[in-house]
Amino acid sequence: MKMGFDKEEFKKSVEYNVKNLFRKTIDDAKPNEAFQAVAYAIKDVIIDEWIATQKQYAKEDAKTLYYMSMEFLMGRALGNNIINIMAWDEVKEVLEEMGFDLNVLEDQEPDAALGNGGLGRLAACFLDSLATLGYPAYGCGIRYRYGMFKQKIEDGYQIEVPDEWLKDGNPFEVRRSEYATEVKFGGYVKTVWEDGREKFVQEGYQSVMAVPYDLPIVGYGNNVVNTLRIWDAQPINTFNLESFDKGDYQKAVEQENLAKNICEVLYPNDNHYAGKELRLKQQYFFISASVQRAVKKYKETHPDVRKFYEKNVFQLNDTHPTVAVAELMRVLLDEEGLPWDVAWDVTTKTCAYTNHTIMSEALEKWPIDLFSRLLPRIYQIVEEINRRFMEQIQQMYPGDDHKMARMAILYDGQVRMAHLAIVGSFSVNGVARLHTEILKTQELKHFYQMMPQKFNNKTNGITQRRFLLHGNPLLAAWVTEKLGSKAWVTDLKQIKGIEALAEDETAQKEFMEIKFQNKIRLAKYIKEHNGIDVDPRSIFDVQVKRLHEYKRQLMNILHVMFLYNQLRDNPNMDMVPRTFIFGAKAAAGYRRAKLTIKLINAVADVVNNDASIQGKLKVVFIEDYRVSNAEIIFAAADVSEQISTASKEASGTGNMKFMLNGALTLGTMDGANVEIVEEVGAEHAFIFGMSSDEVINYEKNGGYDPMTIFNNDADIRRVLMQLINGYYSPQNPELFREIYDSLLNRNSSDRADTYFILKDFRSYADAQKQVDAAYRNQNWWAKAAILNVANSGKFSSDRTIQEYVDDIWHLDKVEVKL
Ligand code: 8GP
Repeated sequence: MKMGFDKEEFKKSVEYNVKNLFRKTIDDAKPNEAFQAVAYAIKDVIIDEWIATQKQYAKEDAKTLYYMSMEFLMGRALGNNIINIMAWDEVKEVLEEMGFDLNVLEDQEPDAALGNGGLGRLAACFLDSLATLGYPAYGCGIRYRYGMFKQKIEDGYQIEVPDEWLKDGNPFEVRRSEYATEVKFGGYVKTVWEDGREKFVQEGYQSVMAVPYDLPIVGYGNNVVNTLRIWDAQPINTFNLESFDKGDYQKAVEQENLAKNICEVLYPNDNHYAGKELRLKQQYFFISASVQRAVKKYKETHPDVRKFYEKNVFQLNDTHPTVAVAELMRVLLDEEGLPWDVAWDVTTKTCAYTNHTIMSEALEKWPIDLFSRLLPRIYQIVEEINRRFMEQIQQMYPGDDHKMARMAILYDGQVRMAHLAIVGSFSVNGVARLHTEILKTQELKHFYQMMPQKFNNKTNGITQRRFLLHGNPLLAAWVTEKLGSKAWVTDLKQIKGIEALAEDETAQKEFMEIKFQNKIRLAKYIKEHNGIDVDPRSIFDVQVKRLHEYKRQLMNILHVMFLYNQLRDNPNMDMVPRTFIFGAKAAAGYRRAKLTIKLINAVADVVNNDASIQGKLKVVFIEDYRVSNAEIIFAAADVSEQISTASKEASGTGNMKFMLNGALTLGTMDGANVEIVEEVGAEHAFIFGMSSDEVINYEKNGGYDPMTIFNNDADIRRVLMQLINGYYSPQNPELFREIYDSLLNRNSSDRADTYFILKDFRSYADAQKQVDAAYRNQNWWAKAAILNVANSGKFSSDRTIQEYVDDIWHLDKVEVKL
C-alpha cells in the first residue's frame, strides 16, 4: 500500500456516494450502483494527485508531449486505477467487509472501447507508461458517444450492436467547459490587407464548439496523474426561430446537426481507410481543438510563440491526425502572424509521425475536392507546403519527374496524408525493426533516400501493469515471490530473474499449475458466455485479434478442418487434445472477414458435436473480444497464434501479451515476432512459413499459382472442397464459395490467394505437429513457457516510451510529492 490510503475514509466515501447518487444505503446497492460509488471514491483519491501533478508540471515549466490519436482503446479503468494507486488489497478487503466482491464490481464497468485494435491499444499502453515513468503528457482524442461495436454471434454470424458505453455516465471523467474551443468547417477564404500584410480570413463557415472531457491516467505508485483529453462537440449556440431568416435557419439546423454527428461513432475499420467525409471532419475537429488549446496554454506563460517546439511535441499516431501539420501552420500564420519560414520551422520541430501499417488499403488519400471544400484554409496551406516541397525535390533531383510523382503530397486529385506527415515531421518511425526496414527499403524508400535522418524504429510494447499484474494475479504473485521483489512492475527487465528457475522441476510444476488455474478460469468464462464445455487439460491454442485476411485466421481454421479430416479417418489418432480458441471482430462492411467468422462457427458446430473424435478437438469462437476479456484469455493461453503473412503485420502487440503470460509463439517471421524469437530463442517458439523477403519477391512478380498446390496436395484439396460441397453448410453448399474462390481464382482486383495461405499451409501444419509433440514433454513445455516470461522484458511499453523520450521527444521526468 502506498502512504495516504485510508481504509476507513474510503469506506465512508463509498457509503456516502451510494447515498448521494442513488438515495440508498449500502446494503441495498446493486452491483452496478456499488461500482459507481467505488469508482467515485477512487476518483476522490486520484483527484488530489491529479491536481498536484499538473501544478508541478506548471511549476517546472516541463516540456509536454501531446499524443494525438483518433483511438484510445482503454478498456476498464477501475481495476487499473486501484492497482496504480497501489491500493488493491486494501480496497478488496474493505469491499469484502461491506459484502462486495471487487471482481464482480469490476465486471460492471463497460470497456472504454474508443479504438479498433492494435493502434488504439498501443496508445492506451503508452499513456500508462508515460504516467508511470513521470513524463508530462496529454492523450488527445475524441469522446465518441459510441465506441467499438459490441459483437453478438447469431447463427454463427457476427451481428453489430451499438456500444452505449456512456449510458450510465463515466465516473472518472471531468468536463472542462472552460477550455471549450471553436472549430470551423467549410466556407471560403477571404484575403484582406491589415497592418501592412496579407491576412486570410475564413468566412461563411459552419462551426462547432469542442468541449473537452478529461480522464485521469494514473502512474504506478508515483503520485503522477496525466490526462487523456477527449473532445465532445456541441452546437455553437441554440437559435431563436423568429430572429432567423430562411437562410440563417437552414444554416443553424445544419450546424446543430454537424455538432450532433461529429462525435457520434468510432469508425470500426482496422487497417483500412474508408474515405468518409464525416471521418475527415472528426480528424480536423479534435486536431484543431487540441492544437489551438496547446498554443493557447503555451502562450499563457511564454511570450514568444516561435519557441513553441521547445516546450511541446506532437506525436501523430498514424496519418489520422496529420492535419495537425497544417493546423499548427494556420494558427502560427493567421493567428500569430508569423512569416511562413518561421511557422514552418516551428511546425516541423514540433510534429513527429508514427507509421503503423504497410497495407495499401489503409493509406489515407482524401479527394482534393472534398478536402478543400471542408477545410478551405487548411487546403491552401497544404498546397503551399506541397509547392515548396516539389521545389526542393527539383533542386535535389533535377528533372526526375518520377520522384515528383511518387513523393508529391497533392497528386492525381488526392491529398496523400502520409506524405504530408513525413514532410511536416522531424521524425518518422515504424513500430518494429522489420517494419521500419520495410518502410525504408520499400514503401517509403524515396523519402528515406531524401531524408534518412528522420527515420527511426520504435518497437512496440505493452504495459505489464494491466497484462500481468491485473490480468494474471496468480502468475504476478508467483513472479514477485520468486524474485523477492515487485520491481518488475516498473522495470520489466528484472523479470529475467526467473530464468534461473526454468529447469527447476518444482518451479515448473508451480508454473503449470498456475496456467491450469487460469485455463479453468477461461473455461468457466467460455461455458458462461458460449455454452461450450472445454477441457482445461487440453492445449489452449489461441488466436485473438481483429479479423483481417492478412492475419490469416482462415489458415488457422483450414488447418482445424485438416486435422478433423485426419481424426475422422482415424478416430484413434494419437494427439494431445486441443482447444482452438478464436476471438475477432470484423469491420462491419468487410464481407469476407464476416464470412470467415461464419466458417469458424460452422466448423465449431460440426467438430464440437462429433462424439466420435472423443473430445480431442474443440473450436471456440469467443464473442465480443475486447480488452477486458483479453486479459483473461492471455493468462490462459498455451499457444499464441501469430501467423500473418510475413511483411504484413507491422508489429503486433498481442504476441507480446501472450509471451508475458507464458504462451509459446507459433508464428511467422513477421513484425515483432522476429524480436520475440530473438529474445527467447527460436528453439522456444514454433516458426514457420515464408520470410518477408520471399513474400515481397513473389508480390513483385505477380504472386504464385495456388492451383499447383491444389492439384498436387490431396489433403489440402479435400479441405478446400469441403468449402463448396456443403460439408459445413449442408443447407447452403455454396455458402463458402467466396472463400474458396479467393484462394484459387484470381479476380479483377486481387491475385489468387493474396496472403499465401496455401503456400504456407504445409509448413504451418508441420509446426502444429511440433507443438503437439512438444506439449507431451511437460517439463520441456514448462521450461519454454517460463523462458518466454523471463525474456519478455524488452516488450514493456516502458522501454518503448523511454526510447521515444530519448530519441524523439526529449522530455524531462517530473517528480510529484504530496
Ligand atoms: C496496427 C498494426 O496492424 C499492428 O501490427 C501494430 O502492432 C499496431 O498497429 C500498433 O502499432 N495498425 C493498426 O491498428 C492500424 O493501422 N489501424 C488503423 C486503421 C485504424
